[in-house]
Amino acid sequence: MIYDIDFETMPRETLEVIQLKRLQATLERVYATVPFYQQKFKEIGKIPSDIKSLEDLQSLPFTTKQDLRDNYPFNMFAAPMDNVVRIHASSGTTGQPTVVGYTARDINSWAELMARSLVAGGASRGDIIHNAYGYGLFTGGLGVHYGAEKLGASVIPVSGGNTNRQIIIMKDFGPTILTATPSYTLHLAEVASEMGVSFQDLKFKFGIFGAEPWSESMRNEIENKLNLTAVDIYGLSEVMGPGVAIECHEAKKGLHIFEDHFIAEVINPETGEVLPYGETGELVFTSLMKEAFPIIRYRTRDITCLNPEPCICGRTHLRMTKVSGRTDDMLIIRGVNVFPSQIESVLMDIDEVEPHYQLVVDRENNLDILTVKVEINESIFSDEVKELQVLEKKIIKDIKEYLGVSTIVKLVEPKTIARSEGKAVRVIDNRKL
Ligand code: DLL
Repeated sequence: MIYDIDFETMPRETLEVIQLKRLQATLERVYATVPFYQQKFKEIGKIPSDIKSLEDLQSLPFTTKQDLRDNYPFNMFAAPMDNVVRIHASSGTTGQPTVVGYTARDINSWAELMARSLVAGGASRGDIIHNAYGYGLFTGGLGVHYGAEKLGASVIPVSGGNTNRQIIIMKDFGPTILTATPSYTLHLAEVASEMGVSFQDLKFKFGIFGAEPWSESMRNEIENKLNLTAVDIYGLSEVMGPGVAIECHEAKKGLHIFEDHFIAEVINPETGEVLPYGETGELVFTSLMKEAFPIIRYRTRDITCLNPEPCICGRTHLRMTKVSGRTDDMLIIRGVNVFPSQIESVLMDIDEVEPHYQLVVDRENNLDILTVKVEINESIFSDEVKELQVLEKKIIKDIKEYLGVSTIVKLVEPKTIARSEGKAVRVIDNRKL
């Protein structure tokens, strides 16, 4: 099923005509209202009407997270506060949070894109959506919520946390769609099992998971444990929130970017050069329809590549591959680039460990030490120390073979690594302290 057949399956030539018109209107808007963008145009000696083609966009400078911080809280807004009806902010684990605003029309477009996303992820009007993304400044909860209402599905605004109660609601209300971060989903599965509730007896058909990187192996784990089809949803508050891109449940192979609202580019993060389709780099977005918080060439730090091939679902919009990590999440361990998701893939393929892990990085005598803490499952918990040592050695060997990096592996008891109710904290880098 496709929610907006006209836009989602539009021939690319028509799409590009619309993109250019919307891009030009967006540039006029930011130039007229946001001093930051006026300054950027001035620096390159251009005005918005110099942008005559989609390729010309590449001549404009990037916008970075730091630019948004420098304009904290509202200086990037392109609409008067009279017209701003909602404010969200990123969690801002490092430095100042970034603040974003929405007009009533922005909220409506976001709800439309989320309705499209939910349908792509398998939902329809008759579904009951158990929405365990956090409600609040985080865009996950309210983003899904408005999309579900727009679609006409029933939404349970349960938010994150109070996990036992969530399981009771799942049993009693019979939701058919689960929306949550993948890490919280695993926690839900664990608590359900402690409460003697089996997902085989629940009614879930589809799960729409995102807001953090998760590997294909994690997808398999979730699909098996929860007895549903798991699709990946992507978004970021600076660009809108969830619903910038989503996998279709038919193919589950790359996330369709809603290109009538956003232009995506992939760049070489070192040089800023735009890369051809199929090459991996940093994702950059330009919004085409936003009023309160338009954004031009925003560097997301997320790593992916773009795929223009037609999809079996009929959507014509470009697909991005699953985000493998962020340029700023990449750990450099004694010169080797390591993404947490790569370690995750290795761990998920080992039966004796649970999908709960944390990476701790230290520096001793100028040497980086990567410690992988991972929970063993109940069944081997009582095994002989010798057998656990064999398992440790196997994990060290598998990581070394896959990633070329030596690690210390610490097997920890079941349920000792902190569970997340939102985004999981996978890395503790003590070198930065
Ligand atoms: O995480 C929006 C969202 C909510 C997306 C619910 C999907 C579902 P922020 O809090 O601003 O917004 O964080 C955005 O999270 O730049 C990525 O690094 C990461 N991220 C989001 N979705 C995915 C995904 C929301 N599917 C940042 N895979 C982004 C990998 C993701 N990383």
